[in-house]
Amino acid sequence: MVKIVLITGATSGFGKAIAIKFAQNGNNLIITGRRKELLDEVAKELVLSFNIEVLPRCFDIRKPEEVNEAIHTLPEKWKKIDILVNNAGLAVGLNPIHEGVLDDWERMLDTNVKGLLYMTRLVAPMMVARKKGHIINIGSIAGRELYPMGNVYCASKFAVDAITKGTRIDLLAHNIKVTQIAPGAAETEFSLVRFKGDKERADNFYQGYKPLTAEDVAEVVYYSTTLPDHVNINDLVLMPTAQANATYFHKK
Ligand code: NDP
Ligand code: 8X3
Repeated sequence: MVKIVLITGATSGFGKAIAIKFAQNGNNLIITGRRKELLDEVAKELVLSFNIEVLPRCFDIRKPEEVNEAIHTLPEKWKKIDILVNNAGLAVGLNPIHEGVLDDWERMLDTNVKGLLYMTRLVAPMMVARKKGHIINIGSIAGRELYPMGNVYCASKFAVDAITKGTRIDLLAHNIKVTQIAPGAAETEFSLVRFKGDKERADNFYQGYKPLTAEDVAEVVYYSTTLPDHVNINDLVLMPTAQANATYFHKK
């Protein structure tokens, strides 16, 4: 059956790969992000390559009024969202707590925690009304363990873990699946954003071992949506084989 899948943060990394994976399997997509040109490019590529319908929605997930506008103005048929992938997120800066930058903290908490909440608050009622749906939150190994200078990013992903568990409890009676996929190190634009455009530092993070790719993550997200109605993956930690936990890597 063709599904409507809403993926936040589909202009790069996991979100884009997840969009491609669902498109390859014939689903129609709502994709979001702030970078309009990239978003339109991804939408065009998906329509041309997979002959599906794609609705791009360009907005900043930190701004509740923009999120409201984007969701409330969806054409009626697009409101039948079967799967919401709360993926948009970022780490900014890597400082010890006493040298933290307030703006970095706000960007992380507003995007990773509040943005995810805004989306869930608007989409979940549509699922509740239809008595079906699947919400997939992208957590992180950083939501399970702290690492040096991870402080606020880790806190934001611990919050995603808690929100996922709470969402699952609250939506249980409404037949809505809630899944968290929590990856370890993956090579995307993530480190470039964390290190504020310092490409050498970002590239260095992925040296000496094989990190996950965005496609690896997309594969697992998609798999979690293919199970029978009575089966749900609550929680899945997905790591590079060369990474044992948040801090221990086997590097050559
Ligand atoms: P990327 O930087 O490649 O992608 C992040 C996506 O989020 C982009 O599409 C970006 O779009 C979007 N985004 C960021 N801020 C906003 C905003 N304010 N409003 C709307 N969209 C926004 O990183 P990843 O693909 O790696 O990250 C995706 C998710 O995975 C994040 O939640 C991240 O925390 C998590 N994660 C990443 C891991 C990794 O090692 N890469 C491991 C574990 C979890 P745009 O800039 O166009 O707005
Ligand atoms: C991203 C993974 O370990 O770099 O969430 O924080 S990590």
